Amino acid sequence: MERTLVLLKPDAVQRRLMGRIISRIEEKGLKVVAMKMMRITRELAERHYAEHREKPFFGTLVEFITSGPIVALVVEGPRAIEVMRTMMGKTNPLEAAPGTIRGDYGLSITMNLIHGSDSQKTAAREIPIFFAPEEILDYDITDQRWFGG
Ligand code: 3AN
Repeated sequence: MERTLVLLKPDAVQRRLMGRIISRIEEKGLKVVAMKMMRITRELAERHYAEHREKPFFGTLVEFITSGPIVALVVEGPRAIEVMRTMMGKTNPLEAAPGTIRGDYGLSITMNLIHGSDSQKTAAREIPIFFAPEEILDYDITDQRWFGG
């Protein structure tokens, strides 16, 4: 069982796509174990995107992610990191396959709707940036075994 950090970026909130995206996560059989709507501060954004500090798009990225409310989630399931990345589609929505979140809803590489941790190491670093341990809930869902979870 793995946990991954998912962010519904400001464009997902502004475009009223929160519900649709969360529905896809639920319908896949993944379990939401933490969730909050919040505004990311510049300091938090710079910490979250630290690995991109030297990239030419860093300023745009921080500007965008702090531009409006986001929804942060911790999502749990078998190989949840990879499963979420597959559901998200390629970073550039212009290249993302139909049926993926970015493939179905996006056209902009900056406003690409969703973030998901890209490895176990990244998930372990990112989850505590957004959630205190007591905000992550351990619980059973009655139909979990029907999803192999
Ligand atoms: P992903 O979000 O698919 O893990 P990363 O980690 O390579 O992609 O990039 C983090 C974020 O930086 C992306 N979600 C996207 O918003 C932005 N980004 C990545 N590459 C570019 C680029 N070439 N131009 C502008 N923004 C970019």
